[in-house]
Amino acid sequence: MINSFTTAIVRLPSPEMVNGLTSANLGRPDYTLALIQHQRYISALETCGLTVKVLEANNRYPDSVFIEDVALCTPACAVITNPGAASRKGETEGMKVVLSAYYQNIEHIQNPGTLEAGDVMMVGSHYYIGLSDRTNRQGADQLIQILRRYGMSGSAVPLKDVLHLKTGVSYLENNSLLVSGEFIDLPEFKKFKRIVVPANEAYAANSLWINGTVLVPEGFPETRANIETAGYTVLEVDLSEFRKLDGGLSCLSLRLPV
Ligand code: CIR
Repeated sequence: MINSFTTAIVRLPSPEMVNGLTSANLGRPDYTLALIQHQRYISALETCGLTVKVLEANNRYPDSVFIEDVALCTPACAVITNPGAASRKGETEGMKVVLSAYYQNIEHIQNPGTLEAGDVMMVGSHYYIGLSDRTNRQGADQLIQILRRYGMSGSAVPLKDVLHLKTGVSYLENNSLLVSGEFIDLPEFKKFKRIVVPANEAYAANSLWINGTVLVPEGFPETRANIETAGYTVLEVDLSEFRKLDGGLSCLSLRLPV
């Protein structure tokens, strides 16, 4: 089963983004450049055939541009998460109203469970859930229970070196996985055709399959070539300012699968 997408939801970056969480040590983001890059990101999604709903910036939450983390969108339901980062918990406010335009069924992850959807990778009707500093066992278990109620499934996978599961691994459909670092030899992922991201291009492990095209961050030529060799059309997007906040391609949108 190959998922496809018709709609994406993004949130404009706030000037407050310069105060976002980061471990990257790449300097302060340039807000003006971030706005331009965000606009180009939206254009790339549109090129892939998506209708993009653009939400206003939320100045109360510096990391709110990384909207992926606050909801998981499946074909059957949306799940509003409970971010593990204290400064991000409030980002879920208002998401029920936004998602109600697209979903009849909206579920929630609740304390003491925490979950950020950057830790959730959709593979058909199965969802891999990374156990990270942001997503705990209770959060993963709650999500697995919710998925089961809708005829889907989930399983937890360990991670230790990266922020979120999808920081280090991306599903490119067609049984193919883009993998880096600690995920290259993870037993759970051995059944996939694996495209290995070299260590010096680790940021490109967060690439994004949308309706047959793979969005890849700009500036990672070996990974780009490997994805093209595997038969995909590639579209590069420059995300330098979001990388400074540990954010990548997937983090900047919610994609609604059908
Ligand atoms: C954070 O640390 O929460 C943000 N600065 C970056 C979030 C990136 N989101 C993602 O990987 N899904």
